[in-house]
Amino acid sequence: MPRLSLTHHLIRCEREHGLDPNLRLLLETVARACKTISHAVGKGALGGVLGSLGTTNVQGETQKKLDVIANEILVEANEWGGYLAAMASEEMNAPHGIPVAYPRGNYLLLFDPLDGSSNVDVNVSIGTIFSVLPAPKGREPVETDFLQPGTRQVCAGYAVYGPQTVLVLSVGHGVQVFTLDRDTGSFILTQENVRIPADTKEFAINMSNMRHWAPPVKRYIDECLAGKEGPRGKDFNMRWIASMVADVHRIMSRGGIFMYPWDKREPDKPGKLRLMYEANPMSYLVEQAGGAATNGTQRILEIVPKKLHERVSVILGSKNEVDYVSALHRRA
Ligand code: P6P
Repeated sequence: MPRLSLTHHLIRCEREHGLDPNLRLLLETVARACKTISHAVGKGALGGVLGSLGTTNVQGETQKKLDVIANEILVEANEWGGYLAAMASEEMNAPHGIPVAYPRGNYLLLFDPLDGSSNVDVNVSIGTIFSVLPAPKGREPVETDFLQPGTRQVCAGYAVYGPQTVLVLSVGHGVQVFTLDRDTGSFILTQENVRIPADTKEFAINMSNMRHWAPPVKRYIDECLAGKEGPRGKDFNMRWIASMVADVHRIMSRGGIFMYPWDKREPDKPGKLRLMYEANPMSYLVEQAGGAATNGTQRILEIVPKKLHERVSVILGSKNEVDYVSALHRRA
């Protein structure tokens, strides 16, 4: 594979697929911000960035120092470039408008600045998830302008801060993987066209919640645990990193099914994960790689959001396995 940088790849997308140059500039800015976040994460205890702030975010979750640092890095990197009309983040109650001093653009950027941050103190992979939607034309966006179904995304991606720092991205023509070359500071194309195998023997779910699941999920996992002697006729393996970015990246790399389903601990919440800046970008990428993503009964990308920080049940990954779980929901 020729040694192409992120910029080379995006310019190729401009020429071959008519990618908007402003979207290229936005994505290069997001990538640079992810590089900065990777550097801050990598300092760990030496950087005084571990531990919690003693505050909670709009989700009611304890904020890690790095959650706020990562959010500030993304906001400061992206607010002045002229590509965005506004931003929204897991860490901010309301959308962040572009300061009057700066030019506006045609896109809305949404992000989870540091997904899985509870893992940062124990040195487990975490990451940044981002989604780009079209902005309203000719006026300042308001919160309801963000409430677009995932099918409206013009691109999505994530960075994983792990043994390598990788950027996984789609602008609607398949999924590409870029690995950070720490010597040069460039994201280098290392995988051209990610394809998720349609079948799998590996599931990812937090098993400690088993007693709280709805019957179709319980039945599915019971069948996996029954292995060769059970209805599936094959043994399954289980992985749960408790960092969506890392679990999804494994699925993008070798297949599998990731599940964070509704459970009865908080019955009024459809699920734990956030629709706009976790489930939608990950579902976009998974579908671009030939996989599937559902909330059990509906394609995630077709859910029409009602709230910016809306939660959703997530079942995504290898298409045939996701379809199998959907069939169990239909039969329930
Ligand atoms: P649990 C991280 O906090 C996160 O939002 C996702 O990255 C991850 O998949 C999930 O929560 C882990 O949740 O309940 O297993 O700790």
